[in-house]
Amino acid sequence: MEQQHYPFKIVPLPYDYNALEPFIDTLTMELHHDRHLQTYVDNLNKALADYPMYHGWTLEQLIRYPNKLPPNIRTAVRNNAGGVYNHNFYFKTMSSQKERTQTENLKQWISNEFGNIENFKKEFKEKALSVFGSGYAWLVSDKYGRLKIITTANQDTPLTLNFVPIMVIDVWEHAYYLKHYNKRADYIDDWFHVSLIGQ
Ligand code: MN3
Repeated sequence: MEQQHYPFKIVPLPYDYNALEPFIDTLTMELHHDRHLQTYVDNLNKALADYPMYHGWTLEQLIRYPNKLPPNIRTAVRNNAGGVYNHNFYFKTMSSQKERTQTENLKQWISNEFGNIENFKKEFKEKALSVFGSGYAWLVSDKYGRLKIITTANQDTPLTLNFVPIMVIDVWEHAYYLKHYNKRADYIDDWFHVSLIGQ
């Protein structure tokens, strides 16, 4: 996935659409992956179509070096490359309990940095609730291995902030509206179950 370049193709979900039930419903996963993500992929390809000099660039390069892109496609690439990157990361780091690989090291790291897992969840939830409008809350590491919780607006990514992303929650309404309606807090509580630190 990381080495993909133009024309970008949608990365398949690494589990079934219903794998995250009952926390995230099947229809939301179908629409979110097959339609929302597909649209970002299509629009990214459209933005790059007339610029063969960028057809060898990876998603990360397109995101990290916006100033090297022609000004007239900069916004489209920022929004759509970001949309592809963020969704790939979101889908990749969720899983059912059954499929989750060993994350004890991550839990230990989080406990060391935030006191314990419950403190972390409280802080993460507050941050995710604080996103006004559309965006994401991320657990990231800085270059010294210190963990931080940050938010990004729209389809901005932590890459341009020089953080290494660890996990992310999409808090755009399309991520939860069908099941949780306008109750983002309930969605966040459910999302923890399918996140890397889910029980
Ligand atoms: Mn989304």
